[in-house]
Amino acid sequence: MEARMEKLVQIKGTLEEIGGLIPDILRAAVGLEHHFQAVSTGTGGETGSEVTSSPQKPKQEQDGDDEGRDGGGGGDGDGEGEGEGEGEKALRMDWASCYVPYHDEDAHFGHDGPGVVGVADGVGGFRRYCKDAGAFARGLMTSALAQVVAMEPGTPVCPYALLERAYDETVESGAPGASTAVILSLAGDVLKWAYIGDSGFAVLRGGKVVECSVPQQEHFNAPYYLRRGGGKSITEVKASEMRVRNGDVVVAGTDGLFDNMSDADLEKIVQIGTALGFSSRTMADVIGGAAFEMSRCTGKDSPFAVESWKQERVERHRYGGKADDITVVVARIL
Ligand SMILES: [Mn+2]
Repeated sequence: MEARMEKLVQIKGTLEEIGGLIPDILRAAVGLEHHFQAVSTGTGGETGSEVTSSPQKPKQEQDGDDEGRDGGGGGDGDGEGEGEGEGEKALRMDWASCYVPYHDEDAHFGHDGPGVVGVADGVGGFRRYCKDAGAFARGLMTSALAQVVAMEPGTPVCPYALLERAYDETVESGAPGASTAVILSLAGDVLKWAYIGDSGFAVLRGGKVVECSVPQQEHFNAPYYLRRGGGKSITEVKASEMRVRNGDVVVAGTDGLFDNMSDADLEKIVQIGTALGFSSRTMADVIGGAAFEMSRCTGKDSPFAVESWKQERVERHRYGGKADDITVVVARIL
C-alpha cells in the first residue's frame, strides 16, 4: 500500500525552481514582493526545501485527445470536439499536484481513470502522542487510492463511500494520529465531494469561485478530524455535488493552502494562469509556490491571521502567514 503512494509522488524540484515559475505579473497581482530566497524551514528541516509533485500524467492517457501540456489549457473556451457530434464526449479531470512539506504530515492521491483526487492532513496536535502524526492521513489516502485502483473501470466513484471505507481500513490498520480529508470525483458532468475538517476545495468557473467547502471546526485552529477511537464520527463528513463544465478548475488543498491564500488571490492566480495557458502541472506548482511564499510572509496577514483576530477565544492573535505543509491539487475539467 505504502509503495503505491510513493509511486504517485516524486521529487519534482526545489522551491527556487517553483518560485521561478511564478510570473512577475502574478506576483504583482497577489502582492508577492520577492522572488523566492532560501528560507530556513524550522521543523521541516531539509525536507522543507523539497517539493513533491505528482507526475503530470500517470501513464495511460485517458483518451486520444491532445491537450498540449503548457498552452493546451489556454482556451477556457470550449475544447475542440466537445459537445454534440459523435455523442457527447465525457468530461474528464486533468489533474496535477504540488506538495510543499513542512512537518511532512499531509498526503494526497489522484487517479485519472475515473477522475478522483483527495488530500488529507495529519493533525499536528497528535505529534505529542505519536511518532508519526501523518500516519492516519497517509492511511486514508493510500486506502482510497487502493480502492479506486481495484474498481472495475467505469464504476462511478462516491467520495463519501470511498472516505468511509478508507476510514475503516485506516482504523483497522492501527495507524496513529488523526486527519482531516477531502475527496472529489467526477462522474459525467457531476463533481461529487466529501470532506471533514479544514481540508477543502474550491471550484472556479471563469476565474471566480462558484463553490467551495466550509471548514468544519470546534473552534479556531481546531478542525474536525477522523481518528481511531475518537475524533468525529464518519457521519460528520459533509458530502454534496454540483454540475461542472468544460474549463472549470477545481483546486483541492489542505489548510496550508487555504489558511495562507485568500479566495481572491486564488482567483487572480487561476485567472492569470488560465490566460497564460498554464497546464494543471504549472497551475498546481504556481499555486503551491505562491502559498508557500505567503506562508512565510510577515507583511501581509493571511486568512488564518485575519480569522484569529475575529475570534475571542484565542490564546494569541496571529500575524502574517502560517507555516504548514501545503498540498495543492489542481484538477481542470476538460
Ligand atoms: Mn495543515
